[in-house]
Amino acid sequence: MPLINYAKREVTYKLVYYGTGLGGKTTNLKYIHSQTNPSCRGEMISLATETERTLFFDFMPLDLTLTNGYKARVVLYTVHGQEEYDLSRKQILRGVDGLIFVADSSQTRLSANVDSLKNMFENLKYNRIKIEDTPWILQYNKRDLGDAASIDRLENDLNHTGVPYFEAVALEGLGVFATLKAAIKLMVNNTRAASP
Ligand SMILES: Nc1nc2c(ncn2[C@@H]2O[C@H](COP(=O)(O)OP(=O)(O)O)[C@@H](O)[C@H]2O)c(=O)[nH]1
Ligand SMILES: [Mg+2]
Repeated sequence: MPLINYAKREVTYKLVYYGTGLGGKTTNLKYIHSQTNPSCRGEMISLATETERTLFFDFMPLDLTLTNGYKARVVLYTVHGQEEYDLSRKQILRGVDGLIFVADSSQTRLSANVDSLKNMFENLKYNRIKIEDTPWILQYNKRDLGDAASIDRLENDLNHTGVPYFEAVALEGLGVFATLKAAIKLMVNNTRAASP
């Protein structure tokens, strides 16, 4: 459940970008950061690991106004894809309200996507979070690659319950906001459904 402050009419949602290493999660956040009015967003914070080129996780708050007059703060997180960071992935999933699984469309990453999605389900389970209660969507990123797998193949591999999916070229910003908006809408509607 998101954090709700009734007095301030504010809701805080936690949205996590999950997926295999180098799939484009950080690129999504960077693009969102670059295209959002500074008054509506906090700084993007990236925590680097001691040894790695990539990041431990990224974090960025976004402020929105909902139709019911409530203010919504959506806090975006990415996870680190590599195997040895499973503990941090488990921790980042705590209290999650929605998930975007960023799949790398490259043929060479097909099995890595499947493994990472399996890992997401396992880590949700570890946190006693039911996937049925948590909205998640797919982003098929890197559609510009010459060796991009077909959407049919990706759907067959990853989308067994028919969740919404979005095609993207995050590097050019294509599909980034469409994915984000869909995830936010699902999270907000999910909270409405859950509230008395
Ligand atoms: N060709 C292509 N490269 C991309 C795209 N999105 C991200 N990348 C590149 O993929 C690499 C990994 O991206 P990054 O966002 O760091 O992946 P992360 O590990 O999931 O956070 C970087 O070199 C990006 O520039 C895309 O849509 N197309
Ligand atoms: Mg990253």
